[in-house]
Amino acid sequence: MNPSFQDRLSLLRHQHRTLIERSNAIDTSWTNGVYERYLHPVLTAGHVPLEWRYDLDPATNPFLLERLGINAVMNAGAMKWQGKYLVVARVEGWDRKSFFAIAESPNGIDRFEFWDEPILMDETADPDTNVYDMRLVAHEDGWIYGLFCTERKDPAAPPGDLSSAVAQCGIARTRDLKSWERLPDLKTRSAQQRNVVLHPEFVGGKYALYTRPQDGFIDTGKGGGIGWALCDTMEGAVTGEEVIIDARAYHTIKETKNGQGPAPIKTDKGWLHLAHGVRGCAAGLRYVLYVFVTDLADPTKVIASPGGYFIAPEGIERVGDVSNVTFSNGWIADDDGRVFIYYASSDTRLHVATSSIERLLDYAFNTPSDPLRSRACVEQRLTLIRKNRALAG
Ligand code: M1P
Repeated sequence: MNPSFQDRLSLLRHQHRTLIERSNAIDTSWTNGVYERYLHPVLTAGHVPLEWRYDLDPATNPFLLERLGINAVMNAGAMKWQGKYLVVARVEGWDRKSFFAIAESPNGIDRFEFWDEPILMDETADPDTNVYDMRLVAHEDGWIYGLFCTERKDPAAPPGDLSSAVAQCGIARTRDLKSWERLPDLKTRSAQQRNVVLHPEFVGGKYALYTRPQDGFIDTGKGGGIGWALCDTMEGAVTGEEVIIDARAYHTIKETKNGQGPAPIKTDKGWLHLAHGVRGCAAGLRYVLYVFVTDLADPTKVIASPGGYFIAPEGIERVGDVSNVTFSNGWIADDDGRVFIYYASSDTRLHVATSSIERLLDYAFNTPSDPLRSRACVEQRLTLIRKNRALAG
């Protein structure tokens, strides 16, 4: 027998509130010293308000069925705003369409709660089929920009091909995170763009963008790498040449493709970057996160490039809608030097990891870079082993 509408609603409300109010804690069973992982994800489909999913009117929904379900909450832009830790999450419905919604937390690690309504993003004259992965940037021009991927069916796809799409960079800006002004999509010389990120400062009086030029929707083709391009305005942004500042490389974590994560953090020692690298294997694509640093005076110059991955999926993080994926497009550098890294696992849920500018810079500058060959890797490790053995006497 079905429970009564009221009983079921009370249970749903209780479960939802319990989830939102659940406190998070460092997962002490895991450590590498570079950052902390946490016991629970910070946002899941279950965090989405009941009002967004259920018709709560007993007259029209007597069984209290979920009408507009949520499949996943993932890849989130992030910023500190009026003392709160905010994420602009990619929320994906059962229907596969994504949209943006802001959730806030008092401390950055738990009690994330969505604002009352998701963002109703304007479309351009050529409506997007799907929008996702917003990078939030408070630019020195005074606006907060949200750069995101806008996807439309490929008009050149042969009949019957209902998968090929064109991905480009959508741009919106706001001053209060509530009302958003959609600007024209970015125009670059590349057939496809994803993972485009605005650099927070002007460079030589121009806006600077991290891009990811590629030939195909999924395959990079001859393209790929993290690019750098300048443009005069964001109101009809058109870039010139894209220079690759962090290229893909054979037999590395970024062999297949890579992409800038959030906007880099400015530190005394350089611009601190978080990015994702992808490699192919028998199980499909594996997405991991990595770190690099660019020069303060010349942000196209990489000055630190620790080898290997920084965050890779662990345990339950390995499994989800698109398994074996960690992806990040948001982090927050707090005034006290702490850094909150928001990363999604397997295109399903959002997590936080915490570190500090000091530790991340130590990691970036003192972790040896990838020597690219097995023998060279052994030599690198032998240096470490022999140093430690000498220390032990
Ligand atoms: O499914 C994994 C990720 O795939 C894409 O990233 P990239 O453009 O580098 O392949 C994005 O669609 C991202 O949202 C997704 O998490």
